[in-house]
Amino acid sequence: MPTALRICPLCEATCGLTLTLDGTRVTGARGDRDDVFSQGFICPKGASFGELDADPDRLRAPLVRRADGTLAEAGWEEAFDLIARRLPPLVERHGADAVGVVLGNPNVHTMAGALYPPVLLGALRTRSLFTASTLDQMPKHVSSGLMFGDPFAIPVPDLDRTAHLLVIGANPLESNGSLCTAPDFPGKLKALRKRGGTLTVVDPRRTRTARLADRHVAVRPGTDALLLAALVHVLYEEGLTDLGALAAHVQGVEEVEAAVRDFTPETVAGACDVDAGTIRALARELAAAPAAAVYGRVGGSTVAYGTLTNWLVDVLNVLTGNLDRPGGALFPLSATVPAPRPAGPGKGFALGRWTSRVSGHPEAKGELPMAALAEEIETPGEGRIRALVAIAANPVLSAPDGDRLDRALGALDFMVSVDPYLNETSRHADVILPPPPPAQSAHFDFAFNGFAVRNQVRYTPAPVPLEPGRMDECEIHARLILAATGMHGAAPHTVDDMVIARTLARVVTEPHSPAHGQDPQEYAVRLTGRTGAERRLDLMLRLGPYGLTLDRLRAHPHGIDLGPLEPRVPQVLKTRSGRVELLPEPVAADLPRLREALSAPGDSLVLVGRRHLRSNNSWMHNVPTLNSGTNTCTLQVHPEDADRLGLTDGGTARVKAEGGELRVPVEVTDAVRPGVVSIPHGWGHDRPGTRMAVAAGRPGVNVNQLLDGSRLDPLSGTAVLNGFPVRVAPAS
Ligand SMILES: Nc1nc2c(c(=O)[nH]1)N[C@H]1C(S)=C(S)[C@@H](COP(=O)(O)OP(=O)(O)OC[C@H]3O[C@@H](n4cnc5c(=O)[nH]c(N)nc54)[C@H](O)[C@@H]3O)O[C@H]1N2
Ligand SMILES: Nc1nc2c(c(=O)[nH]1)N[C@H]1C(S)=C(S)[C@@H](COP(=O)(O)OP(=O)(O)OC[C@H]3O[C@@H](n4cnc5c(=O)[nH]c(N)nc54)[C@H](O)[C@@H]3O)O[C@H]1N2
Ligand code: SF4
Ligand SMILES: [Mo]
Repeated sequence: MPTALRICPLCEATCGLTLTLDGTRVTGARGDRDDVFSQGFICPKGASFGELDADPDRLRAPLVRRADGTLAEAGWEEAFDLIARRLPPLVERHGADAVGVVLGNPNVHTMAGALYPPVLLGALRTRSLFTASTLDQMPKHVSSGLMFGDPFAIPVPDLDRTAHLLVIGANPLESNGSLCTAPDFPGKLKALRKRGGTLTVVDPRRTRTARLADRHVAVRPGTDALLLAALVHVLYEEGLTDLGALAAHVQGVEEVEAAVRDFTPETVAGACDVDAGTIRALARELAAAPAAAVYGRVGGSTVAYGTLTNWLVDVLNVLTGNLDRPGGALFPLSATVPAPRPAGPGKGFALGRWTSRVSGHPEAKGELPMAALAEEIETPGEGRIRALVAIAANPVLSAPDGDRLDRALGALDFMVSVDPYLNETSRHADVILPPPPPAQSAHFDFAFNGFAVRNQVRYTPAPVPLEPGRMDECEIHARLILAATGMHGAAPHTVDDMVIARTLARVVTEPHSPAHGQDPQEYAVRLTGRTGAERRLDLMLRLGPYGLTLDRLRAHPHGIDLGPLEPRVPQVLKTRSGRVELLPEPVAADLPRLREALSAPGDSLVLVGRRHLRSNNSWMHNVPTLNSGTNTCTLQVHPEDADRLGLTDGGTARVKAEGGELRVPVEVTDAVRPGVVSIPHGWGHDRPGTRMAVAAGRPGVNVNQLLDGSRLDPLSGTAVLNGFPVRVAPAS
């Protein structure tokens, strides 16, 4: 059987896969043992690549809304014609902000999603941008932006070399890791323990990751900022801070000491439900380890103090001398970022340069909170969102209050979805543009190489050719940009040519650029690649820190290893001071809110999410082998709570919160701590008008319907999806 290589796009681990092919059909997938990074690792999702690729419910042609309101298959020309006819006039009449753009998670898993949305946004000039980041990692971008001057300067734990890993609200044994790209994360944690290192997991659930740990701290949800502030307090109090080589590049060390003075282990113990002795031990262990890393993810991010928690994670890394040191938390250097400029002060990071129209939420990284999308569509007035372009996004299930968003999307004047499925969100579109299945797409990880635990670079061209009638997703995006901005009909490579010309015009004037002083036209002609996207990749590689080219990459189909992570301070810093700013002003201004949490009475029952290995957000429930076996969309509840509430295993519970009410099967388990219940997200496939037969057959419930969109981390606009109060009773 012929085989072909394809980097797996199904989670952040980016494993190299070897696909077996029967003609253009993928008949199997195994880990590519020669992959320089993943070395043969594969998980059940990757193994189902062929099935996912061949899902009969994937749309094969665009869908366009007819006069009678139904969606019907149409040709590509007709689809883009309609966009060109409807979208630009709306902008002309109502202004740029009347067009909203929604970007979902899979954009970080496709080449198209990395290369084109920035161009679309630049051309539309809209401030109505909403992405999955404000349901996820925006607090990390904000804390990095404020501390390091660059929202993408995100330190990752040096998993292969660390001696102590403190994990806050992450479950890599199910998620396979996030903002820490590491194929075989589970194996790396086992290796850490094998070489004598220690693993501590802070999580209100005893997860598979927690079970692997030396120490599991079942914190009360939403209180990690208090816990970590107390850890910082102990470091100062016991003289355990030691910044090492970093000291010369950090300012604000004394200010942080003053800022955490009130957060003693004894004062936070009650709120966190972690005893003071344990808190002190956590701080001492962290300080004593020869090299250690603190790593926080979703459970420390989509919470009321998300930005503070993410800030404290790196404060701990800095104060223990572990930031930017091997075995600690280091900044990766991806092959497609511009070659580093010399160290020195930068422009810094600004928050709240504008605010949302209805609730006045500050922008973060140019984005408004996804939780505010519905009100921006529904609330009358100038600047109301009337049209939407949704790319790889399913906010009806992934964002708070899907019912409201569902109604809002239905009230739009015009909507475009770039999505392979007719699902809960795309069913509202007037035009759905379906990308081809992954086996027909080339792959490069523009995003995840920047968060990888080892510097490396890999490119896999499309394993099989496009089926007749299919359009590459890069071309779909390019044509969408042209149709949306009055250039309908121009050749799609026009978009890439424009980007290349603009980039070169800029970099040839930059002294540190490898293209400095060259002639932009001559440089552009030298770029190789059969498509606009490939030529842009070639350009980025050439302008990058390793001086690579696309040809060189293609000559190494299993990738090029670029070595372990290395220290990058001070060059990586872009703050105005040119130093790590340990107590940024917006963070200091948010601390009084945290102080209030010390005396606030805790909620008696709160809900957290969870992830399952065989699932991924909302869109993999249509693959039979992944969505089979026991139902995973259950309410997990601790036996003590079950007794108190009158719930029985296998029974049905009624769960109520501000945004609505659900009926969900009960699973009694002591894997959740008392006072905490858990429901996974991404379910609720029971709306009419979708075309995902397998998912609809096992719909589950939409946990986000419990939320009304009002709970946000104020600094980042990130929705509180973990640790919100619920009421639970048996369903009669
Ligand atoms: N309660 C709760 N809610 C959560 C979370 C949680 O932990 N708890 N997690 C949040 C997180 S971390 C995230 S990232 C968000 C995700 O939120 P979304 O990004 O809105 O959700 P996904 O399910 O990832 O949906 C992505 C969409 O992309 C489509 N798609 C799949 N592959 C492709 C492709 O190759 N190209 C294109 N164009 N489209 C594609 C799918 O069909 C689907 O419609 O959900 C968030 N929601
Ligand atoms: N199988 C699978 N893999 C995935 C995904 C998926 O849906 N399924 N989604 C992908 C995406 S988009 C992302 S962003 C990543 C996420 O990757 P992770 O962050 O590793 O994934 P989660 O399983 O959400 O882990 C969050 C953990 O935080 C815990 N938690 C909840 N509230 C709190 C709290 O207040 N404090 C603390 N300390 N812990 C808390 C939860 O119990 C949970 O175990 O996973 C990616 N990989
Ligand atoms: S771990 Fe992630 S990248 Fe690797 S095979 Fe599984 S889904 Fe794919
Ligand atoms: Mo995510």
